[in-house]
Amino acid sequence: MLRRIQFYAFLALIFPAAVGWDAVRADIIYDAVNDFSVAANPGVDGVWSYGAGVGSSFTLLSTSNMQELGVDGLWSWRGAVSGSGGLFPVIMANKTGGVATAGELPAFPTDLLFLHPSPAGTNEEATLRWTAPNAGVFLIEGHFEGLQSDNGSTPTTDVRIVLNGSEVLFSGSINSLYVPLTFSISQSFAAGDILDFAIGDGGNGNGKDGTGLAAIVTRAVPEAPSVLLIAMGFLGVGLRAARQGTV
Ligand SMILES: [Ca+2]
Repeated sequence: MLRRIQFYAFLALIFPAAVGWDAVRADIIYDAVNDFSVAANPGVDGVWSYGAGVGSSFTLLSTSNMQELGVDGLWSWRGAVSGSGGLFPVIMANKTGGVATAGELPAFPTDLLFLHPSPAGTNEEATLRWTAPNAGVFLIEGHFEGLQSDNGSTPTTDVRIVLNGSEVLFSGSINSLYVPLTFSISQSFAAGDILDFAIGDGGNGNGKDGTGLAAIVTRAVPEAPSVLLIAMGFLGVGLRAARQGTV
């Protein structure tokens, strides 16, 4: 009998590991900065992608670089529109390990992405896209912040977060340096729903429009309780059988 009870106890212990630790973590976190990759677009697990435009206008950026602006550790994706300073739009991450300085980027921290829209007339916002890997309620937190400056100028951009190309969940404008414009949104998603974090030129051209973005998406409904209930069920079966003298 003891061996049977031990068996059910073993099942209770081993089940969470067997179904994968992802399922029993309290939170599943998608961090745009930490997850940034130049290896592929879409990047990590197909969740984040780097592009131009919003919704059905979205196109993937195709050129990656690990030494953007000549700095080893500045990773970027660039689009196909020529403008002053190269190809646009640009989405860049600072993987140097410390605050980076490069030309018109006087202080580029490691905890923000840098997004720069395309030149006027192209209607190309720089867009970070998150695709829901499964259905659920997710919390979307972060901020936009002006990063680019030349002789005291600031970015002049319009920023927005758009669900499935049409529903604007957040919008604002950036006309300052290093002043966070924060967002915190709880939203229900179906698998495959798309969330676009887009930065436009503010209607006055894209000069010095580099704008920072931090975005963390967290599953707000953890799966741990259901897994633990099943594990407890194994224990219950064993104890009930023991009481009934069937083990
Ligand atoms: Ca502008």
